[in-house]
Amino acid sequence: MTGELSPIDKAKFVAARRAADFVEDGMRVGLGTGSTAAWLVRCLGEMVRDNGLRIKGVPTSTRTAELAREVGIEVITLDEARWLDVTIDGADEFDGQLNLIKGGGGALLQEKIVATASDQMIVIADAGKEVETLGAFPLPVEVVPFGWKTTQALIEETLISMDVLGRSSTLRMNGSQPFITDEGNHILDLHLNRIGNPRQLALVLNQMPGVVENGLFIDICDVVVLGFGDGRVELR
Ligand code: ABF
Repeated sequence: MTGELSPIDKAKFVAARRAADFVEDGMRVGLGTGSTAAWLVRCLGEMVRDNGLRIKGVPTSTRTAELAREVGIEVITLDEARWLDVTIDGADEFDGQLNLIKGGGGALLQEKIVATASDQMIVIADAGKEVETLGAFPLPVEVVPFGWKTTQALIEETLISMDVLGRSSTLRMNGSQPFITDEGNHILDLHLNRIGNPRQLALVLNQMPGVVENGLFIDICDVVVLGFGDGRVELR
């Protein structure tokens, strides 16, 4: 499955492989989105095929659902599962309190719903995702298409009163067209550089009309499985 991997892909793979050890027979598992989570789905698929692991997977995006079916994982909806034993997903950044920025892949809404509906949430990441303070990665905010420019202006105005360094935002594009999420919404990427109080910012953003969800995951992640290019794995 792995062949000769680049250091970054090896880091992602070893993190995913170690996280797969947390998955036990009979579990209902939230399956994340992104390249690191894709390694996890492949590892679980191998365990289903080779070891007879019996799990039910709840994907966090259509692309994860497709990959899960491809590797032989039984896919069910979150409503069918009702609650999950564990969710394993990637992240764009994590800090010392295991607060996350997620949503670089555009699936933050389903990811946050699934992660919150889980007994345990495990993040798998390469070492480059570990930061002292969140914010270097642009913060994704999912907004409804109706009046998105007004929502964008309100967000930027609100940021003036927040403990952040940057205040600009951009509409995420998919080629020449706006990126559309699985729920048919747009994503604004906030270029904040440094988020001094992620908990407060997450609360303020989600109170704003037009905002569906933001990519700050606060008090959701239980453990980070960190992979390194030399094959080492550490838990945070
Ligand atoms: C997903 O994983 C997203 O929330 C996040 O943006 C992405 C990270 O992607 P990758 O694993 O490819 O670095 O869960």
